[in-house]
Amino acid sequence: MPLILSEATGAVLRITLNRPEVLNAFNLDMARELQAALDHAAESPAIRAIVLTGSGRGFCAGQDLAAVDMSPGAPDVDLAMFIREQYNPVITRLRSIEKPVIAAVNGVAAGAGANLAFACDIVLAATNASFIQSFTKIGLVPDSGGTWTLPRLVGFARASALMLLAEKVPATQARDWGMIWQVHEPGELADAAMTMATTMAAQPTRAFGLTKRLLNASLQNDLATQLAMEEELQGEAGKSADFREGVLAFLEKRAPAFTGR
Ligand code: T3D
Repeated sequence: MPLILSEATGAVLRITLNRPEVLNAFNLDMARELQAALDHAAESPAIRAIVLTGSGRGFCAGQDLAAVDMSPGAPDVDLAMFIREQYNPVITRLRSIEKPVIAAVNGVAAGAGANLAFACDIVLAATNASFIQSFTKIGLVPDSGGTWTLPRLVGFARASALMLLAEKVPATQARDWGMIWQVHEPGELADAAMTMATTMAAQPTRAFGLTKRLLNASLQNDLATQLAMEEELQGEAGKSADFREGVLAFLEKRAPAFTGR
């Protein structure tokens, strides 16, 4: 059984984590399949938006804890290797792929699973979904970019408490705190995510990619550097076919036909 399901509908690729019996917890094979699916999405010009979701009742329960050998006498596990091989490439790819990635969090998102969602561009969640920084419950530190994204999403005080207390945050609270964008009824989440992705895929996706590059950089840059980067990327956007089409469509009072070029 594939550990990742990839299904293209028009210009939208839906990627589904597919280990429902363990709430889509990560093992090395699933991480590698996810990396390959994201690489394919990045490289394929036909794909202009991505939805990331989970099968079954969970989104992702983080690291598969049964995959680590804790038997007496077993050698110490090299968790740095797990992080390097499994998680860092996925998080880096989600932030660097110049196409919108919408997380449809269909259930619990724990540990690396929560931070996987936060690395996406827009996070939708089912009303019965939840987010938990469960790392400290098992003596670990948050990873998968959580210590980078969460303070920026919710501020330092809330990020500290979320990580140190490891309390489960219901989707509505996550929305109210600015951790995620929207919540939907469980039966409506998949359609909401696909509708959003389909709409976005028909828009100026090249500009989305450049916007994402600016947003990524904005979190470190000072104003002068960011203004210079806006200048450069606006120059690039201004040469796109979509800019020309957008302006012409506006002036001609018709709907634009964007191509992502
Ligand atoms: O280790 C490294 O490589 C370093 C990297 C670390 C990154 C991390 O993500 S560390 C954090 C790892 N994840 C967790 O600690 C979460 C563990 N899971 C839970 O706390 C709970 O399962 C949940 C809060 C996520 C959900 O609770 P609940 O009550 O809805 O479901 P459940 O009954 O606990 O789980 C359902 C099944 O999934 C169950 O199997 P069973 O009994 O039906 O056969 C459970 O064992 C399995 N499962 C859930 N999470 C994991 C898992 N199996 C393996 N690994 C998991 N992470």
